[in-house]
Amino acid sequence: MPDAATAMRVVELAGGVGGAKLAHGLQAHLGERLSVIVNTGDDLERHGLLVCPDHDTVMYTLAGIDNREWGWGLAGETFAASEMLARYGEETWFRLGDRDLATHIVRTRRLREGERLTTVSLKLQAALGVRAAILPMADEPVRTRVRTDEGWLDFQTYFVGRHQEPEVHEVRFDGIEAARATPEVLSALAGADAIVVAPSNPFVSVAPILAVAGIRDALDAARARGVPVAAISGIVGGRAIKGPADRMFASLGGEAPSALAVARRYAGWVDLFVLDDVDAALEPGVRDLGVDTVVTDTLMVDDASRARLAGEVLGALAARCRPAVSRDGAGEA
Ligand code: FO1
Repeated sequence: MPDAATAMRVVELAGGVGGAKLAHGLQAHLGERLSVIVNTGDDLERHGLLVCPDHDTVMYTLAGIDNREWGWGLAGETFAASEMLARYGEETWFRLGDRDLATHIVRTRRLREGERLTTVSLKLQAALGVRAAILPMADEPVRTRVRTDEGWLDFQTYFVGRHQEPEVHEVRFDGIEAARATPEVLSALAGADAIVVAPSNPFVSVAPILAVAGIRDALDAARARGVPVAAISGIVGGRAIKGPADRMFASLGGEAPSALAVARRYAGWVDLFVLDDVDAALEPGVRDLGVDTVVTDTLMVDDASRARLAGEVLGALAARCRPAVSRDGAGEA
């Protein structure tokens, strides 16, 4: 019988690489009791195919076939198709490997046949043996764009095409007005015993998820039921582990990047904030926000550290869970 922590049904809000690593650690403890709500604002069309980077990065990671060197795409990937696309004059700066293309081909076909993005995504995951449920934040398209000195750029043009060099002055999520939390997302949040915000970029990974109609309300309802919410800082020692979050704090958040700056953005809807050991001096400042803290090694460099961090977070959350309804529904335990 799993202990209290691993008996919980947990929902993770996740963006790219940091979200995938934590999901891998959480899945090791929770299996099917984990649902991961992923950002779809990074999605894009390439060569007529829909590519979903945050979903696919989490899916390949949870399937154990992720490319550990790059943090995205598949292990052992080849690029024969991409080379031929280049010969035809196609843009290939956003590199799509041969195995990765299979995902986009199948996804695009099923969408064209009228299936919802969530249904298509869950079928892809099942085919790869993924035990958790990876849920797009919405089935309607949302596309993150960033305003730079070069004007508005699509997210991947900024992130990959321009190597995240331009300063970002503004972010917008095109299509967000028509985006709705899916039934699967609402069901996962309604059934959650605990919620975890991954060490993802607050501005372009977590913010789009919170902007989808219905998700903030569902989070508030969960907290009103006593469901604890934990967030892990993606800023360690003033730097982002990976990606542009630290520079975005300066250009978008108007403050120096720090774990405390992350906590300030999440205060009011998280109960527990996880900081890295190097930021222990910031713990009192986080607690002054009315947020409990856990200080630990948050660097996820291998499977063991992913599972260890996830286990520590689950343990801290289990200690805050209201007694779970006994599984036979015999009322509050
Ligand atoms: N990141 C890169 O830096 N260069 C690429 O060519 C690239 C291709 C790519 C293809 C599929 C995919 O799922 C992700 C890919 N990424 C690439 C990563 C992607 O830009 C980021 O993982 C997310 O968008 C940020 O969370």
